[in-house]
Amino acid sequence: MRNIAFIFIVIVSLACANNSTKAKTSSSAKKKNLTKIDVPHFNADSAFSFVQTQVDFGPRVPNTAEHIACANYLSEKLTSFGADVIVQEAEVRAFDNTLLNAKNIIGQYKPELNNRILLFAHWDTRPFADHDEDKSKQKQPILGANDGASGVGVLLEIARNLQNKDLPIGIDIIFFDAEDYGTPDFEGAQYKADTWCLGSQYWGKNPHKENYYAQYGILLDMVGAPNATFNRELYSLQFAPRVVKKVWKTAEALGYGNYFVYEKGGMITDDHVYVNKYLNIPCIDIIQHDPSTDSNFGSYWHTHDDTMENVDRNTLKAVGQTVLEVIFNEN
Ligand code: AHN
Ligand code: ZN
Repeated sequence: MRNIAFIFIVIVSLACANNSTKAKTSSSAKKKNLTKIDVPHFNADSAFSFVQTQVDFGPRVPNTAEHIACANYLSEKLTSFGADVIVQEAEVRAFDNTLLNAKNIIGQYKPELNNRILLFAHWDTRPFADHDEDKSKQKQPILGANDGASGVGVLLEIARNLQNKDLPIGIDIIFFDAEDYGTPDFEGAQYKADTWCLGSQYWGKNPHKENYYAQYGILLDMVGAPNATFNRELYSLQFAPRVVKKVWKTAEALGYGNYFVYEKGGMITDDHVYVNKYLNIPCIDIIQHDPSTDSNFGSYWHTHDDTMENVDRNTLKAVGQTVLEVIFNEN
């Protein structure tokens, strides 16, 4: 009898001890949520290598073998980082009536949650170098290290950091295709409306899920140039002023205020415009603004100089760490 009583006491006290440790961890975890969240470390070398791998395929122009090979790489990479991947095949018409076999690559984290954030970039590269000084090479496709690969590289590194993380929100990472097939600036080419951003236009009209919605979206475009500055783009300010404020303030707090400057930029027709237009998701564009060049996008924009030499780990880090900080502070 005594033995039984003893065993009973031991069991009860063990159960209590177990409960109290549980209570302790959950209250300290709660506290942690309110004060400091563990935001993962964005590894700039890793992001850089994701940019390099894309560039190593060569230009990623729709309807080419290199384009298909890179699409496979991107969807495999997202899958390996724990995302539920959908490759949306889209037939879209280019400015010159070419039928493009485009692929929007969609990586979903916690697809069951309604509260979501959308991160996106374009993964295709421009079929022309219409801003290159050498006229004889203007009809050749560009490598798009900054214009294309940089945004995707940053998002792949973010995806790597999302695996096995228990965020209270869902995240979608979309790599849009056929962004950069817009009417060329050659003499004689005729302007046509809505010839850029063909992949995001298609997705906006045919989202991968019925009634798809996200709290907000962040587009990364040309986020790798050395000493890039990201001005507050005007459509972003119009569509999603609070998101601009949150992102720029976060960057400043992390010490990246030299990249995220408070000057206003231009109005840029980019994928965020169509996500706003068709799905009413407030979106911003983090895009390089360089007022010292004619294009405002930097001297290598749409030229054969858009190579790895013009991609800098520090810029990738500033953008990637800022976006990670923003999404890990959502709840
Ligand atoms: C226009 O030049 C109309 N929009 C810029 C979008 C873009 C092109 N982003 C990268 N390449
Ligand atoms: Zn471009």
